[in-house]
Amino acid sequence: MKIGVIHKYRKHLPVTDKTPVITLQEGSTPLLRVENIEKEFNFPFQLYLKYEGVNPTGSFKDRGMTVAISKAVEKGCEYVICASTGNTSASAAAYASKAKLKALVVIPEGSIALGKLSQAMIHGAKVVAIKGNFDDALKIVREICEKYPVELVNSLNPNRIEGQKTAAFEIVDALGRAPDFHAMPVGNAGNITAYWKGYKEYCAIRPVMMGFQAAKSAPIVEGHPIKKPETIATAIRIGNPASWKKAEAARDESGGLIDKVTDDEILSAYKALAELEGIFVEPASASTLAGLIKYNKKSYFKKATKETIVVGVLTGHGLKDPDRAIKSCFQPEIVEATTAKVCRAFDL
Ligand code: AN7
Repeated sequence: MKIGVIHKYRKHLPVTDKTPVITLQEGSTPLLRVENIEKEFNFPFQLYLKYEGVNPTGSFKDRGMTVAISKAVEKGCEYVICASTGNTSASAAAYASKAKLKALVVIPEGSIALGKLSQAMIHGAKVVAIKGNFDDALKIVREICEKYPVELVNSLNPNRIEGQKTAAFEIVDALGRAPDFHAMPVGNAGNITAYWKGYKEYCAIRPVMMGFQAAKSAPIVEGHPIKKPETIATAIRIGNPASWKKAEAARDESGGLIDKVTDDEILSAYKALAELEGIFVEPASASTLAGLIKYNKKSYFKKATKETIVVGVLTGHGLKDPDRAIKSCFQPEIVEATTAKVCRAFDL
């Protein structure tokens, strides 16, 4: 049954009987075994993908937003605010409307996928686009929060991390143990922080954490902020992650790594998921598979067997960014409206 992450994992979350639960029944997402991908890329391990794109607003952000918005209502807030590469704003706008709060959203102009922008708008958020990037937007909303009584719902808000850690709980509940390796995209680094917190709270034997940034937006890999981050994976086009140190802690405590994957690697993983497994994700999510392919080629998994379990997180739905899908494929042929012409186009 879908009940939402607060009800499901109440005792692990910062809620009491007095907390009003604002939920859209997020969580309980599929954990899909992807054997076609395992075969195609000669993975020596079992690969499961946590498909977070089927959350109510199409991304993992809903797990954190249900807690952040519920706590905002409990505190008596009227306004919530976020900077966003798109998914946070979509989720904040939806949960705020359910809670009758007003949502304020600051986005980098021109680099938000269309689906995400449409969500923030249709849920009635007040959206301002800045002539700058996500890092500039986050700085601005932090300054606004210091001056005005508005609640920040970016992942700097600890309630977001609390909610998002429930995805690790679900993985452990589904597998009966933690995976051996856990791979995921890294942008502002809240989600890797949340997963690692979740694993630490839930089990003694924990996975090796593998985080992947986009090559030209890889501050943690390069060791310094990136002034002008670029990537087609606009969700993770972030040059100065807020949870930088916590992501490094997750990496180091787990004996893991944070590395980068190129846009070409991301796009080829994006197409492989869609063509081989019927899973449509947004480009940022495909960096998970791109990273696993890269590391398998480097023989990183040489000790793995079919007993080894790797879990990868697919953070957002492909419909978020339909432009990218269309650009990545052959365009439909346009023919006259006769059966003969259609058959010819199909080579029948
Ligand atoms: C699909 O919406 O930062 O490392 O403002 O949308 O926790 O930032 C989105 C991030 C991965 C990276 N995949 O997660 C935002 C935002 C998708 C995302 C990430 C994001 P974090």
